[in-house]
Amino acid sequence: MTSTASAPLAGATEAGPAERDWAAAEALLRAVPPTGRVLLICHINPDGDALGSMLGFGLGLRQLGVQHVRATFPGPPEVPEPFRGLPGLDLLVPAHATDPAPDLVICFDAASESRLGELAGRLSTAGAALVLDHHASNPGFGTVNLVDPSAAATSVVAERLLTRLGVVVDAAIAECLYVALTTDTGSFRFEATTPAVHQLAARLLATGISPGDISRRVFDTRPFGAVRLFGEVLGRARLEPAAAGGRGLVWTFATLDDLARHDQRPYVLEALIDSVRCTAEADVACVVKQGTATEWAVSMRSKGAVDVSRVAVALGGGGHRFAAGFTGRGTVEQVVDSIRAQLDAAVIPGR
Ligand SMILES: [Mn+2]
Repeated sequence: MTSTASAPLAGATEAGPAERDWAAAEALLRAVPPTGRVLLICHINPDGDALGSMLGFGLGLRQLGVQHVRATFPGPPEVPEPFRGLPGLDLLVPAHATDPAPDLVICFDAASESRLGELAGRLSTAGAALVLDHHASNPGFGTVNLVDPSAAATSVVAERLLTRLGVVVDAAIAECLYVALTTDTGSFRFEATTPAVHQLAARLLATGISPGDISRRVFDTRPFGAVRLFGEVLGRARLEPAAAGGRGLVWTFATLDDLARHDQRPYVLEALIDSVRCTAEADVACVVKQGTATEWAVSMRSKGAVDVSRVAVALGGGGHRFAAGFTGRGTVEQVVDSIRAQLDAAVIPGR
């Protein structure tokens, strides 16, 4: 079994992982017998890329004849409403009910082990661990790591590996990968939207899936309570034009009480950052979402003058230059103070 764990991202270029890493990943998967137990895992509070790349890959393994494929994610086993129409949901089992020592664990879209919650231990109890990701800050915590910072989504990496394995990407797999691709590219609006992204989208659409139906279901359908909740949370947003060396910071927060008052689940807050980041007067946008009494999930976006992944990594998280996150502790003010303290150092020279 080839190990590349000691050389994370070494040699990673615009072209992505080295050929030896693709070959090592392929070898890991081909070594799984039909009776082998494969556990697919992704990051906590799974988004479209985490779930879509994981379930699409799982359906591909099933097509290859692997009988014991299970998929899971840390935390409550509830699938966010927008993703309840995804193909492959029958692969999902609650984290506590998964094999404690599968033959192979495959990890999707998690920038660090800390994003795997109670499932992080599976990386060492499994026979081998394969990491598929596109976060530049990923240290490469698997036996084999396919981390491509130039990929728009983890699903780009997943599709390439599926194709190498000889999987025919059918409509079900395509829908999963398409949801992943549209989620992480902001429906093809972000910088990562390369010609290759549109070429992949074209291949997926050619299977007959319906982009209109999928987008309505995933992005454009929310309970009325979520609309009211957004109004309240956006109404308390604050603009700090002097932050980040004058590039500006806009931020807001949502508490567990906000969610309870409007009878909403945490997933509805995922789209909040897209409304906050519209603010013309601020390069950095930030949403602080309460997870427990003293823990906050922080989402950050940049228009390009500030590398928010630097802020996130300094505070124990990860991400990309334009989009990153971390878990904050204390009060909202303490969390935002910790961000302010990192912003100046994260300004990109010349921007
Ligand atoms: Mn992703």
